[in-house]
Amino acid sequence: MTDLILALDVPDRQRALSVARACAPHLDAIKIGYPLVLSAGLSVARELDDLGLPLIADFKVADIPNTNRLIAEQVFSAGFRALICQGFTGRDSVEACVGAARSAGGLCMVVAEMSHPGALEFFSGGVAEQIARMAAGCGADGIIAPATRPERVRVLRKIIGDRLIWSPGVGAQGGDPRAIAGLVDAIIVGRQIYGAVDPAREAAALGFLRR
Ligand code: OMP
Repeated sequence: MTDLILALDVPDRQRALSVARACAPHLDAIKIGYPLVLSAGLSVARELDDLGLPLIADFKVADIPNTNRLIAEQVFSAGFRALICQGFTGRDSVEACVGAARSAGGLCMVVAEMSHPGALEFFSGGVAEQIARMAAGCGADGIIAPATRPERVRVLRKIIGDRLIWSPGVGAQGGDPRAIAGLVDAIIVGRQIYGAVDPAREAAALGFLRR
C-alpha cells in the first residue's frame, strides 16, 4: 500500500482550503510549502488541521545547523507532523532538523535526489547515494526520491532499507504512479490533482495505490 500526499501548492487560501476539503477523504497527508504559506501565512496550517490529516512542511530547509533548528522548531510548534529538509547541507545541518523532529515527536525527511531534469547537474555521480547514507546515519525518518526515475529509487532503497521514501514527480513531471508505487511508501502529487477540473475525482482515481 502506498500513501497519497497532496502537494497543496495553491497560492490562494480559499482555493487551497476548498481543494483540501474536497480531496481529504482520498488522501493520507497534505504537504504545504512556500507557495501557500507565503500567500496565506503559516496560520493556514491550523485551518488545514481541522481535516484531521497529517501536515507536512516542505520548506526544503537548507541552512546552518542553528538556523535549521530554529526553522524546524517553528514548523513543529505550528502543528506540522513532518518536515522536509535538504541533505546537501551536510550531516550537522540535517542532525539539527532530526533533533527538532525528535523533540516534537515528528518526522524529518531528507531530500536525497530531486525529480526535475536539472537535478542531475548536481545530484549525480554518487551524491544522492551519499546523502541517503548520511540521512539514515543521522536517524532521519526517510528520504525524498524522484518518481521520475524509478531506477534511481531502487538504488536509494537499497541504501536506506525500510526507512520511508516519499516520491514526487508523478503526473505533471512525467512520472508514472504505477511504475513507482510499489517502490515507495508515499507518492506526492500536486498539479495532477489541484489543477484538475475535479480535484476530488482525480485524487480518488489514484486510490488504487492505497488499496
Ligand atoms: P507536482 O509536480 O505539481 O506534482 O508537485 C510536486 C511537489 O513535490 C511540489 O510541491 C514540489 O516542490 C515537490 N518536490 C518535487 O517536485 N521534487 C522534488 O525533488 C522534491 C519535492 C519535495 O520535496 O516535495
